Amino acid sequence: MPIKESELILNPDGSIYHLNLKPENIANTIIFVGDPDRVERVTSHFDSIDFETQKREFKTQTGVFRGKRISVISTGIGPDNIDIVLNELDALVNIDFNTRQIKKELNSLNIVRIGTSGSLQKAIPVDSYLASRYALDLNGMLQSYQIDAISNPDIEQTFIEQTQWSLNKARPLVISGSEKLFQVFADSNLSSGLTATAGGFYGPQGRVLRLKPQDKELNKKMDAFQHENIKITNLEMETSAIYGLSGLLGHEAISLNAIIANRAVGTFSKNPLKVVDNLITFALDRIAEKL
Ligand code: R1P
Repeated sequence: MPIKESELILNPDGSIYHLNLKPENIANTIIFVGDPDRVERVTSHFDSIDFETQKREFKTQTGVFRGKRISVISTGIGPDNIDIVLNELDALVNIDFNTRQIKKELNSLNIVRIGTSGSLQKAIPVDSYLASRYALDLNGMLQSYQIDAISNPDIEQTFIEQTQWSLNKARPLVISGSEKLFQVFADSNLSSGLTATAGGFYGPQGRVLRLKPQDKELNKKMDAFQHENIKITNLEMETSAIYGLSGLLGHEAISLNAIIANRAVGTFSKNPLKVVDNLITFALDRIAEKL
């Protein structure tokens, strides 16, 4: 049965609804950034750019860096946007837009997030870098899918017990990143760990301005959480959604984090743009050399 027009929504020019992209507009290797202004900070290093478009917060440029075709897409903020970006990118490579049928031979994308993040550990300072080995989903978007294949119930149960996680909130889920991409970006300048992904910036990450959080001790409990040798290293808003949907759809994904805040000691980077720029050049070098 073809996928209905209301489910796979195409624009009049044949591009997919939110991303405004046609299948030929994207490369097999795709860099995700949150901020649309960060797209050009990446592609300013390219030898050439052959395509660009933007709709809402989703800006895409595709070009060539040292002979390798790469797309850069801004996802905006949050797991809800990742649901749109991952499903639409997967449709671009794995659904035939003419017949509206799923292709017989499925394609796998390489997805590299270059994002900013706050450390939860004193030992991971501002202006350092971290690759997410695992992601801890705290926001619930993934619970709309059949997730048994990507779940790690032992770690999830330990987290629920150690933090006395409220059952009024979404059930936490722990997901692995791509082992293949983890090896590509392995480096002595990158720490690694379990990245927690929240569905908001303030309350869901334990920030208090005027509203009282449901659990004011949550960040302390997250700092202290330990399962075997796994600790929560940092907090941001996209990684678990990227790892979860990539795992379910058959894509490889890695999240690289520029640590611009340290929540454990209360510090913020003096030059966050430079920290991100250094991560961009590191990631591009590795993609060109090893991917
Ligand atoms: C919040 O300020 C945003 O910054 C972080 C969070 O994940 C969230 O998207 O990442 P980016 O800088 O990649 O957007």
